[in-house]
Amino acid sequence: MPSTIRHLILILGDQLSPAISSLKNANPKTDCVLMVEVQEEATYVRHHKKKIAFLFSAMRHFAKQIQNEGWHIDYVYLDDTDNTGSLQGEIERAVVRHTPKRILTTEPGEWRVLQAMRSLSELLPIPLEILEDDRFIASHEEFRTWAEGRKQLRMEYFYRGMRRKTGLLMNGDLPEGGKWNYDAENRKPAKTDLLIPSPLHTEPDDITSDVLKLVSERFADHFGDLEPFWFGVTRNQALAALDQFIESALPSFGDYQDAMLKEEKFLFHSLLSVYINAGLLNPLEVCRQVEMAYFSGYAPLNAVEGYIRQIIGWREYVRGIYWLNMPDYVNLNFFENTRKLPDFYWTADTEMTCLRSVISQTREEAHAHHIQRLMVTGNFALLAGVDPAQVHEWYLAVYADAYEWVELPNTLGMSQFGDGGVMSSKPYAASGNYMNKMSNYCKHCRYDVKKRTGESACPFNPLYWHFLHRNRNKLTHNPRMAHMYRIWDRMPDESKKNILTTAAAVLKAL
Ligand code: FAD
Ligand code: DLZ
Ligand code: SF4
Repeated sequence: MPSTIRHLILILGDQLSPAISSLKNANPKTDCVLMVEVQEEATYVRHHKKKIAFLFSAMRHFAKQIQNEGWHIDYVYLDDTDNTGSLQGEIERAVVRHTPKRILTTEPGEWRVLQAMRSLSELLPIPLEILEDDRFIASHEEFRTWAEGRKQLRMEYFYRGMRRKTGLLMNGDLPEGGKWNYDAENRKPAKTDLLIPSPLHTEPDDITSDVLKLVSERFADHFGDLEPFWFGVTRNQALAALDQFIESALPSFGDYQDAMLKEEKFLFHSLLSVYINAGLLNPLEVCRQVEMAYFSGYAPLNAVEGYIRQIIGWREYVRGIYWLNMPDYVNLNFFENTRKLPDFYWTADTEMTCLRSVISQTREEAHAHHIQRLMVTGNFALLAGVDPAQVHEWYLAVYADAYEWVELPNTLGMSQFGDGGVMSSKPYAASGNYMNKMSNYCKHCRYDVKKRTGESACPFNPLYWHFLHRNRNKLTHNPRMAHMYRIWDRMPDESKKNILTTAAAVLKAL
């Protein structure tokens, strides 16, 4: 460590990128990197044990990596005796230790943390400079400019701008293959006889084993299974996971993107969000490698376009929505829902096979894929009228890839329609019919997916109509809902009454 430190470089847990702006603006000879494990960040929601273990182990490996590259590191461990437990407390202590002239950090991903930094900077004796996070393709300014003056924001148009900006899958100004979006080809249900690859499993090393011990002792009462723990925790391991995905799953990613199988947790998904969000992989480098698989003839266009759209389209779009609408966004509740989140979201103790499978998988892996999150757990909470703030807190806690900037618009906006249509043009509400088409859950369920009344009816069916009926005032002007209201209106009164009675019984039992 040099005798005098010029700048203190704060690297947060999801900023594990050697090319992050704070490091790019620093000098290894005179500056010192500060990384801190703190109780407050691990408990502001009670994160899944695997998520905490992943992040602490990845942070420790990252610190070691950049130390080997010549950086001075001040790393505060969770069980250091003087650890104050908060980011602010640890920054203040580090300022006393090193007496730097300035603190540099890259903008935090979460509004809550950014506010904490801003408040702290008013108390500190030295400047705290917050640099732009240029790991994203669209800056805040760019998204704001794009959004300005538009009556409705839609991901598709934003995505086309990102295609043009990056040049991904472009032929001059035209999209490769003639179409921007191949989603219509990406809705095949899957069969159990498909050859489904498994994502790369990494054996815990000594650093990870220490972290697993720490997490098992300190966070024993948090949701989720800690072991088996198989996530990669270094950039090289994340790169190996990317290679394995491209080689074994990408060609079928498109076809089966929306499918669900009781026996298969991962299907052809990449499981890369956990690495991308923590900074171990750069989103653009992932897209460029995926694009290469198309141009070399290895993967078809519907798979490659579908995958790239998730990253430069959806991922960037939700971040834009988050920063455009915070801090008010988190309190939105379009349907004024107040129901408590059912206990089975924590225990998986339900006879509904779809929910039991997805929640068990979430407990085991801290992962579920998009359609499981949207159409199973999300859809049920929406139909049941659960308070969106509680749904948001659940998603933020249980998934290893969850940070508020990406989780909140997906949950409160896309899945719960809490924003009344900022994220999507209609609620993602569906009856059991959708589940039966896209999964094999219903074949293994004690409920009858074809029935909508009586004790054996699939609960999604009566709840779907109950949802439409009770929210009529709020949805009646939405043209995309008109067809379903016409079907409801044409039903005989007796059928409607029986459906609503069954729905009321389901809700009461929750
Ligand atoms: P793949 O299916 O392989 O997709 C490729 C990549 O595209 C992902 O790694 C991810 O980086 C990106 N991506 C795909 N869809 C989205 C999306 N809607 N928003 C942002 N990025 C996307 N994603 C998170 O990263 N963190 C979250 O906390 C999160 N919460 C969600 C909550 C709900 C209710 C819903 C419906 C979706 C949520 N998503 C979240 C989006 C999506 O479910 C995950 O990104 C995806 O399941 C991660 O698994 P994967 O890497 O195998 O994704
Ligand atoms: C999620 C998380 C956890 C569990 N622990 C830490 C930590 O100990 N130190 C840290 O710097 N960051 C942690 N994080 C990530 C932050 O809570 C926060 O989500 C991001 O930094 C985004 O602002
Ligand atoms: Fe889920 Fe209904 Fe299918 Fe059972 S029948 S798995 S509850 S959708």
